[in-house]
Order: sequence, then structure tokens, then C-alpha cells
Amino acid sequence: MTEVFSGRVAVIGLGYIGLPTAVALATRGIDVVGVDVNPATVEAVSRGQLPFVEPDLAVGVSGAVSIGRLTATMETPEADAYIIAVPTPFNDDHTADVSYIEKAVAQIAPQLRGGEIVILESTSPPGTSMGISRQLAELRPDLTLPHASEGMADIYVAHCPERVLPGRVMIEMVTNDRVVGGITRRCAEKAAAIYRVFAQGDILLTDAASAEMAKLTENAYRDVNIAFANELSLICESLHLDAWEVIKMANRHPRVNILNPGPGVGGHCIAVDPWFIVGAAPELSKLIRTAREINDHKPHHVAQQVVSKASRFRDPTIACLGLAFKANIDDLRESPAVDIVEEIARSLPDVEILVAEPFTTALPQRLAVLPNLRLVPAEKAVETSDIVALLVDHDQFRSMNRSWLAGKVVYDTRGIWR
Ligand code: SAJ
Repeated sequence: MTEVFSGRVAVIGLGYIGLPTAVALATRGIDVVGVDVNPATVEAVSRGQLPFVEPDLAVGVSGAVSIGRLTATMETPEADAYIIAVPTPFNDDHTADVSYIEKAVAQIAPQLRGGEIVILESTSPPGTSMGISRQLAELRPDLTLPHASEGMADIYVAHCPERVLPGRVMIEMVTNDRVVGGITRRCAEKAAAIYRVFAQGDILLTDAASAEMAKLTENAYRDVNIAFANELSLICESLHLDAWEVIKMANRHPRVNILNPGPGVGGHCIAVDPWFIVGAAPELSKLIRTAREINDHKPHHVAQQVVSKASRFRDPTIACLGLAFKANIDDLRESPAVDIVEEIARSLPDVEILVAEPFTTALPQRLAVLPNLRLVPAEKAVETSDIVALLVDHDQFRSMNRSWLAGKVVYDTRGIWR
């Protein structure tokens, strides 16, 4: 018979992944304790409120808290299952920083009585789940951990990477297929029983390192595809061709599917995860490394194109439309648009730059310190400017009255006004 979990779950890290996972479980009748180091997050969730913006999540959090299934705390409690969803940033040398995972594991260890499962959801380099099993073995020599046992272990350890797209998290959390990798087969089965509570997609069982590598591969694949598009866009620009037209034509071939060029690749996943593969096999990851370098170079190229267009004017004003890392979200962190605006403003300190971002009311600190930058509504930015740089394909910019652009020098990095 298919195993379905019942018991208490502690979700460590109430961020973009942990909180939706906690809500998905709690709204289906599981007792969930959310754990976070940030007191403001714990307070917000305890009141049934959202610490960040994500469609459909607010109603889920308030519902789960009001029915008493979701609580939040700063202390790791006793539970039957632990889901770790903390950040894995990278260090300056692009190696993964797994210190948040190690801290979470150190806090779980004293709570274990035997029989619990510890699931890593954070995107991590191959071998990280095995590292959790080893760390637990060191901290709890009284327990048998799965890496050290052919037969029954006291504790189960698995990796179940999330693959939800920001902006569609609550839908994709339920409908996406899930990869569940265990240190042993039994670990994978135990973990799958938890995701079966809410997942409607297939649950695919594998080993922990393959699950870790599969997740990194998904984002590296997308990064390489975008790098191909970005390289094409530079080539087309130099040949005075429209890259979007070329890609649109090529994509009509039944086996070609090139993604869109843009101002660079932002966010916390695609621009980060490929480095974990490079870190695991530096000599062999030539294409993956080059793709990262191509995508990382694109914001600089865009900024310098805008700067060179400005040299055609005596006293130009520049409009930069969009700061978010992608369309229709409010997340300005790790955004190529922010890098571009900063580089333009620093390269042209005497030029007024009007920035429009419908999803924010204040410039991020890095930009707020620059005296030649101002945040204004899109219409005003465009109206007052000689040069318009389109950096984010927000719906608001897509549907903008094109007649506003008449007579302006337009640099459309997303190909939405072609
Ligand atoms: N971008 C382009 N051209 C494109 C598509 C995207 O330049 O054709 C840019 C976007 O503007 C953005 C960046 O790439 O700056 C990343 O955006 P995204 O929408 O591709 O991805 P994320 O970072 O929001 O989410 C990704 C997703 N991974 C894949 O689609 C393989 C998501 O499913 C993962 O769960 C998420 O990473 C994650 O958490 O790893």
C-alpha cells in the first residue's frame, strides 16, 4: 500500500520555499511548526501574515494559522519530520556556502529520538545530503544514520529539491513532478510519503546525490539556453539583425526551442546553481562555466550600449524601465536591471536618470545613494527622456502606449516593443 505521512513536521526556514511548503502541508491537515531565525518573520507568520509577496500564499498562511495547523517559532522543536529550506548562497570563489544547512542540522540533532526523517529541500552541491547524515552521526553517536547502515537506520535522510517558479509557487508546488532522493531506498520512500500529502504530480524516487545533481542540471540547462540566446543577441546586434525575429523563425523548427535574450540572468537560482556543478567538477564544466560568464557579462554590455547612445546628445535624460529580476514580481535582489542602472548612473554622473519600477515605492539602497537617479512613474520617465532603456518585461511596459516612444532612442533589452 502507498505510504502517506501522518505526524508533525518542522519546516526550517520560512522563506520563498519553506513557507509555501509549510502551508501546503498544514492546509491538508498536518501539524506544522515553522522555524526561522528572523523574529519579524516568526511574528508575521504567527499572526497569519505574509513576510513577502507571492500570489495565493497570503490566504494559505492565514487559513493554516487560523485552523491551528501552522505555528511559527525561533526554536527547533521535536517533530517526526524535518524539512530544511534555508538559503545556500555562494562564496566569492563560487563554492557553495552550506553553513545555513549545517546550523539547521546542529539544531535538529538534539531533538531526535529515533524514527525521524530529515529532508533537505535547499538546492545544494552533490554530496550535501550525505554530509547531513555524517554530521548527525557525529552529533548523535547514539543513533544509527543511513550512510553507515546497510539495514535499518534510526534516522532517515533525503533530498527533495523544490522546482517551483516564483510567481507560480502555490500552483507548481502541487502540480509539479517531484524528485525524491534518499541516502537509502527506505529514506526516499519515507520522504515521498510526506510529499504525497499534497503533490499531484509524479513522485520520482532516486538516490540523494542524483536528486541534488538533477536539480542543478535543470537550472544549468536553462542558464546555458539563455546564454545561447544572449550570445546570439550580441551577434545579431553587431550584424544589425533583430535577434528575437531570428529566434522566432528558428524556433518554428520542430526540434528547436531557444529561450529569450535579455539584460542578463538574475534571481537566486539560475545565476547561482550552475556554479555548484562547476565547483563539483571544475575541469569538466566548460560549457556551464562559459554560459555563466556570458550571462554575467550581459548587464555590462547593456549599460555600455546605453552610455554610448547618450554620447550622441549634449544634455540627455535617460529613462530606465524596470528594476526587478524578471517580469511582474517585486523582487529586486540579484537583478541585472539594478546592476545596469547603477553602471549607467556611475558612468554618466552628470546625466539625469529616471527609473520606473511599478513594483516598488523606493529605490534599493545601492541606487538611492546615487544623486543623478530618481524613481518616477513610467509615463513621466518616458515623456521626459531622450533615451529609453527597457530592462524588465513587466506587463505594464508591454501595454504602454507606444506613441510615447516616438522620437526617442529606444534600447529594448527584452524585445517586447519590436
Ligand atoms: N530569463 C531570460 N530569458 C528567458 C528566461 C529567463 O533572460 O528566456 C531571465 C529572467 O529574466 C531572470 C532569470 O532569467 O532574470 C531567471 O528567471 P526564470 O524565470 O528563468 O527562473 P527563476 O530563477 O525565477 O526560477 C528558476 C526555475 N527553474 C527553471 O525553470 C529550470 C524554477 O523552476 C526553479 O524552482 C527556480 O529557478 C529555483 O528555485 O531553482
